[in-house]
Amino acid sequence: MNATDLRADILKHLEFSLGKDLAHATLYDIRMALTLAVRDRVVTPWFAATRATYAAKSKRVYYLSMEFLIGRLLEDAIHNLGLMQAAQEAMTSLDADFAAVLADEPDAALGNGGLGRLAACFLDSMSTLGCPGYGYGIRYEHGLFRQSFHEGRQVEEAENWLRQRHGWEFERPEAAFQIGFGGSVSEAGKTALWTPGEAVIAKAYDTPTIGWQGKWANTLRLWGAEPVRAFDLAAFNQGDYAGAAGLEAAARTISRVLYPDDTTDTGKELRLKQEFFFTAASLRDIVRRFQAEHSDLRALPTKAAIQLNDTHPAIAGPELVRILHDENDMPLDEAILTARATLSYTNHTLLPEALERWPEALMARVLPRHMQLIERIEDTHRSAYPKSAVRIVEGGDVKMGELSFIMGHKVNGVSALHSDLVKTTVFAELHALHPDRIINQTNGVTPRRWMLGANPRLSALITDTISSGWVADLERLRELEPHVADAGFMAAFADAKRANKVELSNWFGHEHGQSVDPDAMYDVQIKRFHEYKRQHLNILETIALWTEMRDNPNAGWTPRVKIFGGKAAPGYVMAKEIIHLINDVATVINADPVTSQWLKVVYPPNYNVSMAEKLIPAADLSEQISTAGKEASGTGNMKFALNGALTIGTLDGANVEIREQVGAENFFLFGMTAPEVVACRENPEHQADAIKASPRLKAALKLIEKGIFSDGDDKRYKAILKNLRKHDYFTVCADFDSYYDCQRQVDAAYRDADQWMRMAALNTARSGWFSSDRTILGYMADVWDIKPMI
Ligand code: CJB
Repeated sequence: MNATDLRADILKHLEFSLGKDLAHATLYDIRMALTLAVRDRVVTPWFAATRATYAAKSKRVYYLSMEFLIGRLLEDAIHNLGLMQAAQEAMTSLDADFAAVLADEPDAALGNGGLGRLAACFLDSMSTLGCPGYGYGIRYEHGLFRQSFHEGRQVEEAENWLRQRHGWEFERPEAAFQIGFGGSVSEAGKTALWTPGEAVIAKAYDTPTIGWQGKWANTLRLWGAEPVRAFDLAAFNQGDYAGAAGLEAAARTISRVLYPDDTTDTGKELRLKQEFFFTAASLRDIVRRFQAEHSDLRALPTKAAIQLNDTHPAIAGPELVRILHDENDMPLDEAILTARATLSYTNHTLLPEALERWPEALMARVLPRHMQLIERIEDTHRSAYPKSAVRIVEGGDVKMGELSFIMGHKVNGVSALHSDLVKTTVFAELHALHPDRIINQTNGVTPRRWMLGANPRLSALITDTISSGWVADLERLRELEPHVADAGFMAAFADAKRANKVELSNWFGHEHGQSVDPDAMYDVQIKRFHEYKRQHLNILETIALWTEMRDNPNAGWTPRVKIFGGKAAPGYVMAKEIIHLINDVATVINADPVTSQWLKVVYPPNYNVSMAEKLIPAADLSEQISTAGKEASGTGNMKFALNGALTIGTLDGANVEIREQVGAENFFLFGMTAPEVVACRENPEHQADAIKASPRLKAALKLIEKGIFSDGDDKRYKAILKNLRKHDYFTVCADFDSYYDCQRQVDAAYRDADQWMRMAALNTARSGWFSSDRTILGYMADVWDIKPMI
């Protein structure tokens, strides 16, 4: 493919798809014409992959997820198709600024954080590996809210990614299912008949997901909700215009917004309806596809592997049983076994508030037949294990974790530590009954986006050094190790990092009006805001460091830029106060002439996938400081290590495995282990004891209390202070000194620039195991029983 052909196709799309003359084309027009020209080149491998799958009647994976945090797609597709040079040349020949064209694409944020981004990395890896499959989710009209700051406080605004045409998708008006809610259940012969009281249409929108070198492409099928009857003409004719449109509005509400809650059960009926809506539509589609090729539904598990990404699609268990039993006359016991052999479940968190529970009454009202089937599933499990106390329905709630466990043939955690904790905590009783069910599949990240796309400088150096095989076989990065002793390689590695830092510094300058020194250490904490992730530990350490710098200005401080990024759930008051505190501390510290040469705090608003792609390649230090036992895995931690940042972290989630891979000497470890945290909480005075033992922590808390960061307002951070001093569940205080001391080791290490860079390069060379290709191969072998088709 050369630039001339691509240019011709861009001009063709400009004229015939967009109706624009080049002379009047806007940035949007050029971007859309390029998108369509690239999309054309995705379609051929996409059809070929689909045809091959149909021809072989292959087993497919169906990845059901409430979230797909896909971000921008254009640059990724260009990379995967090997079109980078052609696209650059075509843009230059059209006088278009290629970087601006790429940046014009809205960042599709159909997810909140790690769980949604993992789903997007998995789609990339499934296509790269030739694992036939579909992602199934919701086509939210509004993705994750846009964040801005007003006087340091988070402000949320609706996100609008579909205001412009979404160039990647194909609308499928023919792929539509009616999805019912409510109503009643009657007996019809041997089986039950559910007559829903209301219904909406789920309509499919397909986005092809192309793999590396365009060898395979799968489909991301997202469902949009539409009314069964578009418009109430009678009401309109009587002058009731709002009423006439009401039907439509009510139906569309279901796919209107992504719930911005990361880990808490919102308890909203609408959320339950969203979950059922996309799960039921996906199952109908899966069963329809199966029945087009096969006649006996008992063979479903040999042809379909359905993965439940957390409990959000857990209603798939009863719904599949309903389809098999009520609609296809399979005996109930057999229907349960068949559904179980088809389904598997990934647990992403141990936080009790994140394990979904739905009030039984709500479930019975919205999904009456499913409530009955849940009880039947529970009865079946109880009769198989009469001594067990495990219940799906308990205390008036339906527990979706238990339901998912019982209806899945495999249950996986997302890091070694987390999978062990799943066995010993939330599902201990179920694990005792089903000791082979829980397995581990440590998360991973796609190297195409998180190295090749995000870090072109380091990618070029790696390819020059070990050739390009690493992109699809990331463990080959180990071949870099011997080069760490080579001064020429190390100088080039350092140059790449420095150039990334300069680029980020320029971006901070023109986008946020804050200049930062590229020679300072870039210390980055980017993730959702949550008390367990402990952004407040980081900001308390910042305050203590600032104090120390002011007290000892001649101590030879290592210059640092503390960079934060992330959003808090709109209803999570404490997380929002932590955001406010960080912004307040930044204002004071950044204005201090004594310390400004050594310490800056920057917090660009509206962190998203595209911002991560800028920040990660420029980072020196990766903050992975969660309370041990609380972060299931983390995936940002992997992206940083891959891009040559050193981690300061606790023994939590995948940090444990990162440290094993990169070597303990190339990782800054601090804090209590998971069992130590549990033991620490046994002492009700642990926070008071820690504060008493740490003059630095005590002083930092005092500065906040005195209003030093809040214009003298000594009440502003009352809640945070009370929490830390009295109910420090996340053990910020108990880990503070260990963290502070570890940060000073980081300072000292950074001063030895050559040694630091060697450690950074070893992090890159030893992070190959964290490719999501490895993770997907694990699922294919251990959970889905599917072989690659390329
Ligand atoms: N996770 O992003 C979410 N949302 C949830 O509701 C629950 C968990 C995260 O999933 C990631 C992918 O497995 C993990 O890396 C991360 O630790 C976890 O918090």
